[in-house]
Amino acid sequence: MNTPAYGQTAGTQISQEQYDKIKNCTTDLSKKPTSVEYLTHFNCGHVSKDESGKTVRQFTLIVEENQKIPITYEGHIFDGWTFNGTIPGPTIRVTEGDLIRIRVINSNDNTRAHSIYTQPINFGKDNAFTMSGQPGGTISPGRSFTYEFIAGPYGVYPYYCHVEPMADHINRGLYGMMIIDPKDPRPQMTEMAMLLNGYDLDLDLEGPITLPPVAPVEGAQTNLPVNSSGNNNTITETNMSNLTHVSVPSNEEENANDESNSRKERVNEIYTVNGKAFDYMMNPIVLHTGEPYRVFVLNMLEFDPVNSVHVHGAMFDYYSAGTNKTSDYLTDIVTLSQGDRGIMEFTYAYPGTYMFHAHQTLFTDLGWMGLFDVRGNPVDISRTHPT
Ligand SMILES: [Cu+2]
Repeated sequence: MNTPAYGQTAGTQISQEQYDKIKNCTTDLSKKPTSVEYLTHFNCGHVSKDESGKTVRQFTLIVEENQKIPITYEGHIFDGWTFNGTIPGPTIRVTEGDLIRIRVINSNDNTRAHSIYTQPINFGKDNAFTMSGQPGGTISPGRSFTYEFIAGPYGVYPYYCHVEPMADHINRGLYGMMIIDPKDPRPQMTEMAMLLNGYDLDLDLEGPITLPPVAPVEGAQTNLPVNSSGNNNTITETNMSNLTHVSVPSNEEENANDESNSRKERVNEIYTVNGKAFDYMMNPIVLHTGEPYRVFVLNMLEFDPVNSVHVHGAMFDYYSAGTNKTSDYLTDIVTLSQGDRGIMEFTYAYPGTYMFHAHQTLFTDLGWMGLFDVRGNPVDISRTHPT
């Protein structure tokens, strides 16, 4: 591969068509990519120009419940909810400054309201904030809504359903990645998308999450502690001790509360990159020595506070949130909270088979593990380092 061909000079002007081509935009917008194809399947929308010549990109996301999604090679079928039939949903790829229209159709057969949310929507004229009660906040079954916004700032973003209980709508699969590229292209290299997710298979634990009930206070007449003057605006030592009593139930009370009130801990049974456990163990990703690679990474894992990506055999430059063209640091591991994302860039010096996986061994054992199959002759890495 000849690199880098574009974006080396500030102000390089290339056409939208040329740029879409180097971004590897798919021409088959209705294709449902497998989790292996998902890696390099970039949906750049139906492209047109408005009166002012601005590029307009239109996307349609159809929400369907009751989708049977294979999530392992061992026969696990997940009862998922999908954007366009896959978990994760399509990777949406646009350029900063484009006018974006995303039409979300909530299928007739569905029983719940759905939506999408992504940070740049906040800057759209018709959807200042998409939450319940706002335009586009909840789309009923059989209805649709078109979200409109100007793409920017450039970076990597999640999009996901923002209807509550959000943990359920996300666990079921209603999320995807949106890449907003800078107007001046990054150095050209082979690009991949990796979306980290998990599945809690215990769907009977779904439902709203509420504040815990207040423990009864011994001898209390009202809900609020009252001081000797009857003025409940002042916190005194006496009512502070009441508060302390409220917050520390005896073991007996705690056990009783556990049985009747506490919610069960939700845990993921399966972890993946791009939707299917161990997919890139079964289908190693072929790379070549001396060539630079870029991976857009996004963590959409629910229920676990963090996820991570660790790569063997190469160090990578990391760009947090993808909002800067200068690498934040060089590392072999990055830790991501829920919704966190960024860009990794690396080059292999030596051929071989290298693992990439979560650094939490449990996640690795339960599916989040893949292989790079690096081919070619050894190269002097100092001459091919991307920065
Ligand atoms: Cu939803």
